[in-house]
This record gives sequence, C-alpha cells and structure tokens, in this order.
Amino acid sequence: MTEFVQVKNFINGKFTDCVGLLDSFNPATGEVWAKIPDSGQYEVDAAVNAAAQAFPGWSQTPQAKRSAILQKVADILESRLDEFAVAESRDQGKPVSLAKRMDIPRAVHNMRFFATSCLNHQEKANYMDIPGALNYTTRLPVGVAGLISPWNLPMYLLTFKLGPALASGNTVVCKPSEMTSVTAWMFCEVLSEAGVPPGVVNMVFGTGPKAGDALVRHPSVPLISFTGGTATAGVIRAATATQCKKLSLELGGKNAGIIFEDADLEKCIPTTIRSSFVNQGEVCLCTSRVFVQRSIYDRFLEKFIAEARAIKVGDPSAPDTWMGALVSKEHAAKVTGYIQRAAEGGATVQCGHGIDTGIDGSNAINPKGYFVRPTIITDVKDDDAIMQEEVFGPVVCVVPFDNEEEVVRRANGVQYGLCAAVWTSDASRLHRVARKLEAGTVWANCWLVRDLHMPFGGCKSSGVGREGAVDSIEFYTEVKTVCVQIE
Ligand code: TXE
Repeated sequence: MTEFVQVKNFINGKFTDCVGLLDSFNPATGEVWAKIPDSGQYEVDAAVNAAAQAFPGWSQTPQAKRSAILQKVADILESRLDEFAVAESRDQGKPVSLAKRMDIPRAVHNMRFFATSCLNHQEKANYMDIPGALNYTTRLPVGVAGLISPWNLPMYLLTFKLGPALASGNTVVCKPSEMTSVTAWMFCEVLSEAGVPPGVVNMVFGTGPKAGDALVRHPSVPLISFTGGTATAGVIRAATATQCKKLSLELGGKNAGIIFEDADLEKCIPTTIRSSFVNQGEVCLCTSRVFVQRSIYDRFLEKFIAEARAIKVGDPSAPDTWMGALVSKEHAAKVTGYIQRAAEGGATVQCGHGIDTGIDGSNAINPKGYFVRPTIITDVKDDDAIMQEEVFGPVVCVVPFDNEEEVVRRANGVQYGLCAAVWTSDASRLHRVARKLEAGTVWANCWLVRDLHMPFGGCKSSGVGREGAVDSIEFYTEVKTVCVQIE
C-alpha cells in the first residue's frame, strides 16, 4: 500500500484531524503523495477562536521576547533546510536545488528580518506651538490576521506574511494553497519547538472556495493578506466588501523586460533567461514580454533561444536540473493552451513546448509529470492574449521596438503593473524610463534583487497595498495618534 504524507490542521498548538481529505499530487510524477484536510467553516471557526484567545497574551508579550522566539524559528528552519527543500520540491515541482538556494533560505531570512526590523521601528512625533500640543503616534496589532498564500513559492510567501504579522503582535490563521500544503504543515512543528505559544499560529488546510472563503468572511478576522490570482482577489474583495477589512492583495503580472541597444547583453541574456524561466516561470515577477530594440533584435533572439534550449528540464531531485514540473495538470494545460492558441493565431513558437525534446536529444522526463519546456514565442501582436494575459509558466514573447517613447507606451499597455526590468547603459534614460513605467518595482540592469526594506506590491490589476520593512508594520498594525495639550 502506498504511504502518503498525512497533513493535519494545526489549531491551538495541536495537530487535529479533519473528516474530509483531499489528494495532493507530486507534479513531477503525477502521483498522489499527500493527503490534506478539506477544511471548512467548522475548522476555520476553531482556528479563529484559538487565535482570538491567544491574542491578548501574544500582543502584550514584550517586543524583544517575540523577536527572540521568531529568530529561534528562523534558526530551527535553517537547521532543517535540506529536509524542507526536498518536501517543497516534491509538493511544488521545482528543482530541489532551487528550493535549497532560494525558497528555504529566503523563508529563513523573512523570519529573521521581520523579527529584527520590528525592534528598530520608530514612530512620529510633532509639536504644535498653537495651541501648544504634543502629538505622537503609537501602533497596535490589528488582531487575528488571515494569511492566504499561493502554490508557486509556498514557504517563501507564507513567511513573508507570517514574519511581520507575528512580529507586530497579531495572532494568525493561515490558509496555504491546497496544492502545496506540506511544508506549511511541517513548519508548525518548528513554530512549536521555537516556543510560539499555542493559538498564536493556526494552519487550516483546504480549498480556496471552502476554507479560504470561510476565513476571509469571518467577522473576527479584521485583516487579510492574500497572494494569488487577480480573479480570486476580486472574489475576496466582493466577499469582504461590507466588513471594512484591511486587505493587502499581491496579484499577477505581465511584466516587461525592455532591452535597449546599448545593453550589456553578456549580463542581460542570462538574467532574462532566469527572469523568464526560473521556478518554471511560476513567479509573479517573471518576465513574460521582452521588448528588444530593433538594431539588436536578431542577435539577441539567436542567443536567447540557444540559452533557453540549453536549460535542463527534468527530475527535480537531480542536482543538474534547472527547471522542474508545473504545479498541476490543470495549470500545465492552461499554459500549453496559451502556446497552442498563439501558434494557431499566427505566432512563431521558436523553441520549447511541442518543438524541443531537450539538449541531449532525448525526452528524459517522466511523461506522467506536468513538464513544459522553456518556450519562446515571436511574431505576436501587443493585443494578442499571450501578450495581455498572465500565463504564469515558462513562456515568453520577444518583440522588437524602435524608440523609447514607443516601448514605454507598449510596456504599459496591459492591465497589470507589478514589475519591469530595463536594460541600458545610459543612466539618464534608465531613470527616465523607470519613472514612466506603470509598475510597483522597476529593476535596472538586474532582476529579482530584493531588498526587504523596500516596498513591494503592484499597481493596476497587480494589487493593492505594499509590504516590506516599514510597509508591513504599517499594514499589520493600526496607527493611533495621541494628542496631549500643553498648558
Ligand atoms: O490561484 P488562487 P490559482 C495567478 C496565476 C495563476 C492564476 C490562478 O496566473 O494561473 O493566478 O491560480 C486561495 N477565498 N497566480 O487559481 O486561486 C487558494 O486556495 C479565499 C499568481 O491557483 O488565487 C490559494 O491558497 N481564498 C500568484 C490562494 O488563494 C481563496 C500566485 C491562491 O490561489 C479563494 C498564484 C477564495 N474564494 C497564482 N479562492 C502570484 N501573485 O504570485 C482561492 N483561494
């Protein structure tokens, strides 16, 4: 009989059973490898109650003590890095090597960073000479925070919410993605071992429309931090519209890479390969539209295709694998559907899905896994679906442009506004273009260099709100102004 990993809810410091169970698949083999709770209102109520009861104790725990506990969480997670990386890969489909180098170290960093940044936070004060009054602000945690995280970077994004929420004194109910619940469940053990008191962190596993919906609607949850699809965010906004909740929504993107003719291609091409295909293209910050100045278009394209073709796709546990499997069968079908429809509409698929079998000439990947090779598409129009909609897979379109004004207009011509990457050696142009791009983050001559001190989030359909050192503290607390008249 097959042994499954049995994920359990974590409520009030205890692992608890749930009557209904869901299958969770290993994307690289297409086989069920874990069973997760199919939680609903009953489990969410229990978790919210536990968090509400733990709130007075945790919110009044001295900041330095909370910080010490969270730093211990980071230390224990770091000591179990390899084990978490293997589980993250098996659950999500990404290479183990990537989880070891990016996901888990970043989760450790998130916990450590927010544990310490809260200690260094200062508030505002202002003296009014007429009528003579001293004003200052003070911050209080919001209460029970609902944290809903997606499947692409499970531990990375969960801890980006959990770290600041806990450091600010909130208690939480987390609802990780039903497709990638295993590492969040493992993490509960780490939290207990580090001394996080019962009820401070509760994990409820299950689907979005059932467990997620019960959490966002819960009247005792005044704050929701959500990362996921733009359409889901619309459902959450509608569900919470009458309740005045604090919402942070980190959503999708259709991010542009803009490559001017004076760009350093030696640096730009490998970085654009990474920005297009890392984590199977399943990062909201991935580049999906590459605009290349016409004078270097052919040269860029030739090298870019050659590097994409050289990417090793396959068994996520093999040390030399660079790209693994997409998260689910349905998601892989969505991604390949976009490629197929683009080809039927007259686009040219230069390499990847349906064309390549791999650099060694073989197709050495498990046919039952959800693998899609790095795919580059040209000869598309700006208003084609593949240039407008978030594909969220290893698919990138490359198109030529002639001048700065034109490329800024075209880059901005989508509903999203998450990030962009600009490549040029002209510093003035770089700043000019960065200011004009409608995006929450603009990277110049680099990509995914993330400083947690900086605000992170999107504009337009890419989200509402910012998170980062100061921004996260602001989001996870209510600010109060105290005004003292001085006679
Ligand atoms: O995400 P969902 P899906 C984009 C990407 C992808 C698309 C759909 O384009 O193809 O979204 O992916 C929970 N109330 N991104 O459908 O559903 C869900 O259980 C409360 C971008 O898988 O948004 C999970 O925990 N919660 C992205 C989380 O929301 C609900 C990352 C995200 O899942 C809910 C992932 C509901 N009604 C997908 N419905 C990014 N910004 O990084 C679902 N959920």
